[in-house]
Amino acid sequence: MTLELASAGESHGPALVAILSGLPAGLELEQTAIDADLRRRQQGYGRSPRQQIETDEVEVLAGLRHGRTLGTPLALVVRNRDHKNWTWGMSPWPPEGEPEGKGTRPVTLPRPGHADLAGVQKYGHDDVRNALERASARHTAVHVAAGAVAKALLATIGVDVRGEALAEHGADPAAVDEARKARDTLGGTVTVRATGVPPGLGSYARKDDRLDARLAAALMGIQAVKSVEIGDGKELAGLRGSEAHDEIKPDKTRMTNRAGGLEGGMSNGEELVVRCSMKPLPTLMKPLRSVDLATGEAAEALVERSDVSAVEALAVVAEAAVAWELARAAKEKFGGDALVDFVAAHRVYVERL
Ligand code: EPS
Repeated sequence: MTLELASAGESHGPALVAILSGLPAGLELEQTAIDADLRRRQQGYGRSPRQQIETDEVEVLAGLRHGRTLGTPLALVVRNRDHKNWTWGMSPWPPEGEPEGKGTRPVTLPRPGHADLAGVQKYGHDDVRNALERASARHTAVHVAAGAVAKALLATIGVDVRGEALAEHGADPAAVDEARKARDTLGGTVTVRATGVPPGLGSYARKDDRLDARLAAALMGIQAVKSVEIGDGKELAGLRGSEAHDEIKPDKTRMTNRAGGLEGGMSNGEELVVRCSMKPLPTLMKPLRSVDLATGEAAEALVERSDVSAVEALAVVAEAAVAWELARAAKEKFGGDALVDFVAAHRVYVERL
C-alpha cells in the first residue's frame, strides 16, 4: 500500500485535519517530536501577530494506540485557536444571532499575487474570503505534522531530512526590519538536505515515478513557491558535461554531488539536496492597485494582518514535504504492512548493493 495524504481546513475555521493512509503498523510516534516541528514552523523573524494567538499542537483521532501506528488511517488535527474570534464569520453552519467578531463582512478587494481573484472567478464566490481561507498557508501546519510522521518512518531506515533558510532576503532580520518599516514583504530561498537515502528510490520507468519530478511537485505545491532546483540546478546548464557530472569511485560513491543525489529520476545514494524559493507574500500593508469586485471600480487591495516574511517557516514546511515524498518512495520500494517487514526489506536491499 502506498502512502497517501489528504488534508482539509480553512485558515480561520475550527481546525486543520490530515488523514495519512498506508503507514505500516508498529511505527512509534512521539507527540513531543511532532509538536516540536509545529513550533519550529511558527518561529522565524517576520511572522504575523497571528503566531502569538496560535500554539500549534497535534491531536490524534485515529490510527494510533499507545503511541504506535495500527496500520490503519492516521487522523491528525491541528486546531485554529484564532477561530474563537471568527465563530460567526467562519461558522460551518448558517450562523445564529447577530454578526460579531471577524469575517462578518464580505471581502471584495482581491490582492495581486494571492489566489483571491482567480479563486472567486473559478468557484463563483461573491466573497473573496471563500477563496482565501483555503489558499492561505495556514494549512501548512498540518502538513508539517504529517511530515513529522514521515520523518519517524524514514528514521527507521536511517534517513534524516533537514530544511534550512538561506540567510538573506526574508531570513535576514535586518532586511525584514527594513521591509516592515516600508510596509512591504520579502521572499527567500531554502535548502532541504536528506542523508542516508539509499540508491534507487523513484524510477525512470514512467514520468510520474521520477523522484525529482515528485519532489518538485511536492515543493511547488507549497504556497508562494515559484522555483525548485535539484542539486546545482540551473547552474548546470552553463557548464560543460565534463564539469557538470559526479565521477564515480570504485566504492560506488561520488567525487562530487552536483546532481544533488538524484540521477535518472532516482536517488543515487549521495546526499539529497533540493532548493526552493518563495515570492514575497502578497498581503501588503501598503496595498497594490486592484479592483473592488462589488463596484467594478479601481481600488486598493485588501489590507489584513500578515507576515512580513515566512521564509524560515518555509524551511520547515519544505522539509516536511520532502520527508513525505521520500517516505512515500521508500514505502513503495520496501513495502511492509508491519514496520519490521519494511525495515527488513531495506536491510536485505542494502546488503545486496
Ligand atoms: C496567511 C496570512 C496570515 C498568516 C497565515 C498565512 O494569517 P492571518 O490573516 O490570520 O494573520 O499568519 O499563516 C498562518 C496563520 C500560519 O500559521 O502560518 C496567508 O494569507 O497565507
